[in-house]
Amino acid sequence: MNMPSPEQLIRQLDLDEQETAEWIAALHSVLESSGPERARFLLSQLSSAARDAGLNWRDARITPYINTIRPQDEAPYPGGSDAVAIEEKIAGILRWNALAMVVRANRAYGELGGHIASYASAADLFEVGFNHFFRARTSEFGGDLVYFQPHSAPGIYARAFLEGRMSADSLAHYRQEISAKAKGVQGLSSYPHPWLMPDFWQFPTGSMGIGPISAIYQARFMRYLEHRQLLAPQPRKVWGVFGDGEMDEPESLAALSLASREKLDNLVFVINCNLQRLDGPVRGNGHIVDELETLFGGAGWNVIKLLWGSDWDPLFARDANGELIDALNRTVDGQLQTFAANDGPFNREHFFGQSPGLQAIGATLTDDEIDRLKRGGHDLRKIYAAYHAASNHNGAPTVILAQTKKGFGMGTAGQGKMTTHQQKKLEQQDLVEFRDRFKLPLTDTQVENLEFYKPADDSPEMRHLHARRAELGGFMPRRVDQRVPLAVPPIESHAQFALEADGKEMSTTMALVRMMGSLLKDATLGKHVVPIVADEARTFGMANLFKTVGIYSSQGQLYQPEDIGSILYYREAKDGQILEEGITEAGAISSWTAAATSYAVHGLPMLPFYIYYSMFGFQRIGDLIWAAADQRARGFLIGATSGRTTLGGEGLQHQDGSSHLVSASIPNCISYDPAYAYELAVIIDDGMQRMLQKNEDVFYYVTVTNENEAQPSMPKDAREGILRGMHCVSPSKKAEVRLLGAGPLLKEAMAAADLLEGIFSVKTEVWSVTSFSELARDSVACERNRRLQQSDEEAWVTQKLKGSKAPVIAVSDYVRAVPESIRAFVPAHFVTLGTDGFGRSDTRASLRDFFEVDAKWIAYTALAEVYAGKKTAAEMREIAAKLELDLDKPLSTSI
Ligand SMILES: Cc1ncc(C[n+]2csc(CCOP(=O)(O)OP(=O)(O)O)c2C)c(N)n1
Repeated sequence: MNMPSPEQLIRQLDLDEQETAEWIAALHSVLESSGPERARFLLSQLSSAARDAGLNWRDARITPYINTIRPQDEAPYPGGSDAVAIEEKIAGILRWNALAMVVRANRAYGELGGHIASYASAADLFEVGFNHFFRARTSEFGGDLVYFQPHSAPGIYARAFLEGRMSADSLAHYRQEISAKAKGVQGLSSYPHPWLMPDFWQFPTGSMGIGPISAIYQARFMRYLEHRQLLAPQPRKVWGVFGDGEMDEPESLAALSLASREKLDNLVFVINCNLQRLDGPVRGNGHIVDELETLFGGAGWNVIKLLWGSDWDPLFARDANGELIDALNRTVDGQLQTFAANDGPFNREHFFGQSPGLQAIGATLTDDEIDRLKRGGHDLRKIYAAYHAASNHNGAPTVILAQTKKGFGMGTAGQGKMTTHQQKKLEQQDLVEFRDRFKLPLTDTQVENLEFYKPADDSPEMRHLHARRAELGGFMPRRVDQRVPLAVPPIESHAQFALEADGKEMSTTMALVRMMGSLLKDATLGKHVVPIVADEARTFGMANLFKTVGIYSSQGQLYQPEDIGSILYYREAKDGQILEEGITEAGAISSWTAAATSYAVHGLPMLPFYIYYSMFGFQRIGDLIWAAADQRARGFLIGATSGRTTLGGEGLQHQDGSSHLVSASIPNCISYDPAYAYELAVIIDDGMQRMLQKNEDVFYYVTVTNENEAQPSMPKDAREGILRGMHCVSPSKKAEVRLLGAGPLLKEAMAAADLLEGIFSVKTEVWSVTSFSELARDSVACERNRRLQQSDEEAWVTQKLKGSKAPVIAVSDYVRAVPESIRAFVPAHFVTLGTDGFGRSDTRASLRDFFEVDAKWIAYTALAEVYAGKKTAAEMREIAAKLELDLDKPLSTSI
């Protein structure tokens, strides 16, 4: 038995239908006589009167399962029916070429993968954008930015092929990037990857959820640049086309309220609600559209439901007593999918057959017409009207919930099928049906051979396609890397205090903030610096920046801050420079990425510093950093309060001992763990030169700590070693042991050297390792060069440590795998110490003893090597006792 719909229930509950009708008539009459503004006003008055009367009434936030825009309110289609007909033809051609690309690749190599059904459902949504809305960057206009649903990439390539900027050869090498290159052909990446196709893709979206949050922060960063008068205000838009399944990712929904709070009417989301994800329906037993309407609407977005095509309009017009709407309201998504997968007779029987009223509506259509009834996301006119309304909406972002059919046009082979997402093969009969469905002028043989189709240059389709793109400023997507070099001030201008520290006490965090403060004041570079925090500016000693550059707020400051009397009061300003994002590392890194890629997206290089608890970086938001790397980000990630034993007190979820392991795995991420302020100064200087002046597509991960230390001045000639990964800070001729100390534990290594020399008369040399990962990268490259007969150059670490057989002990505040990465290239006996295991709350001294990385443990480890084969176990125990070490304590990783 069918459950009654909410509307039916309401009708059953209606104790006085006449009274109801009178209220509704009153509303209509106000609408007619005084217009929608007045009607809205009266409704909100009624609502507050209801609240005052204690009715506890609230609008349900779900509108019926029909289009938000009424037919009479639709903006007319530019070019009218002719344009619609041509664009439908173009969409059909694109669908074919996209399909042929995937099926061909998989005929050749079954392992390659690819998707047909997603683009088949999204093609019309993209086409209306390409033909009427997506404006390219020109010399006068900054251009719209589009985040493309990743597995629709074949369709975007198919369009570039028609546009003449991608060859048939390239299409034939979809997902064969390596072999294509060997043949001199541009291969096509699976999904949008700027790293792999740097002239084409702007934004990587292949990992679900990254696109939506990135698009929101991108739109917000555009506003930031405008409010800071770095970009001329222009009516640019950020468009994001995403999947309905993708909206389940936490990142997809994470920043919805930011978008409305910031009134980002430069942002439009188009959610392709084909009601399916990979394995099955997104919400088989409900309505994903309604759920998203509630979520987006609740977050303050303008919501446009785009559910039904124009051919449904006469049906709704005939639906005098609301039976059709009732039926749609209660048909859950799983059932809608089944309807999509079946033909006209099935739909007549199972949908229109539900009641006599519906039967009568269905009777006005042939089976074929029922079969062809369009969902809103496949009707160009309806899509245009929705996009037009979205583009013209002021004061809030818009989401268009566009209902489509997954695998649209794939017929019985794929449309609406449970398995359609992964379908990459089609039989000849299915291909022929597809051709016929979209009226493609291909012979059966051409279909069998999966030939790509491009109409003649002077055909109406090609002329239309080119004219539309010319009107909209050129082709898209297109990534432009203008290589605008930005002058970097000399290191002395902002880091003299660090180069000549002369024993002054400070932490590397303090040094970093001081350098950044000076860079912010630089006449040329200053305005390009973007300091970003989630919520710990005070923890990192950045409160002085509140005063000097202010916290960005699109509304300025509408309140008198509590601390207005203090010099460093919490100052928000419309032209504020700091992005203080609140407790959202995902949001803060998205802002960082927008800033770090501004050089390509806006032709405006920026220099972002995102400073955060190092534990909440690569571990928590590693995938967003990976996407930034793909996007060729340039900027500094500063892992502050770093080091598993250096962040005393905080414990297991705060003490990071592994971020350098992850950062080392990202090819264009240059990581450093400096010990001294002067090392940090050199690293920041080099980073700015490489990223801003030389325009290299690299970004930096630098860990800094909150441990105060006496900072030495920079020794002469240390620069190269600092940058390559190690330099000697305490040389010793004829050293019996060599200690490599990294970051905060260099101090322990130095103290260990004092113990070794002072108590045990063991000659010790100490090296500061600024980057194990840079040493390892260099070593691996040198080793390979040698093997491939390309060069004889030795790795930096080998060059520095050869000429002695004295054992080498390495220690860092990270897991042992970090120093282990150079083992093969150390030309002596090598021992590593590290902080493997869970952190815990205690003092630095206790933690370093626990993890066996303090001066005494380093000294003991060194002695164990120096005395190997020379001292007995009892003698070694005596040494340990002298150092007050417990040799029977458990391993730090023991459980
Ligand atoms: C983070 C992440 N998890 C899983 C996947 C694998 N994946 C690719 S497409 C897809 C289904 C997408 O469904 P939907 O968003 O509804 O898009 P549709 O293809 O239906 O348009 C999945 C699970 C991914 N790309 N990223």
